[in-house]
Amino acid sequence: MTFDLFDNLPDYDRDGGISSEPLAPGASVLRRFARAQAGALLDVVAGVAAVAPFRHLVTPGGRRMSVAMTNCGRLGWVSDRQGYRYDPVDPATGLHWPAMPRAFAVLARDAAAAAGYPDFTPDACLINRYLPGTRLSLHQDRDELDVRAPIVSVSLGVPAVFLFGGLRRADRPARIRVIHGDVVVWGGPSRLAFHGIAPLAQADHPLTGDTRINLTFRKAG
Ligand code: MD6
Ligand code: FE
Repeated sequence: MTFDLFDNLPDYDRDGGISSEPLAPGASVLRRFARAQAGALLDVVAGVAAVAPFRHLVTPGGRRMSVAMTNCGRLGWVSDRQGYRYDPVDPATGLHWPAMPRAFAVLARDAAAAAGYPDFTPDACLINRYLPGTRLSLHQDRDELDVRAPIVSVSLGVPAVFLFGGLRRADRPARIRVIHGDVVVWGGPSRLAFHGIAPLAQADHPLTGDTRINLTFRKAG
């Protein structure tokens, strides 16, 4: 079923400025933080994907991920039968990943600083693409060398339900709605919390149609 994005939305979806909501110790949601530049960010994503196409990676267990992924920055996150890793080379093209766009690096640094993490310099941006029904099952982000650095996550396009659990897989996750322009910053005591994305609902966004795009900035190397 398609719902109108602009009906029945919480107040923060409609108007107002940037605001910050605590999510857990070390983690916060910066509502609308990237809203003003979101259209420009999507144009940059299209440019990256023209060089490093979105693809469905295979998990070490042999399952095709429903999320399509690409990367930019010095390092890109990849998964195959050998495992998960960061690699400077895109295995699909044999080329280095596209460089980190200036607008991405500035946004990530500003968001991290706003959430209490000064001097964040990401070397990797994982770009995730979700279509209706796409999900990301609960996982920890622990392939980065230095887990003292936070992760900055930017939501674009169709809204999603972000699942935010605890440090054990069995901890029941909270459900947080994230919309176009919202930024989640995630570090410190929350850095290794289990998290995921519930199956994406059918919706229509003026800039992305039925698609959600997520950028996650990391210091991987
Ligand atoms: C997503 N995000 O929002 C998937 N990981 O599409 C993540 O897996 C994630 O948003 C670490 C920190 C923030 C995130
Ligand atoms: Fe993650």
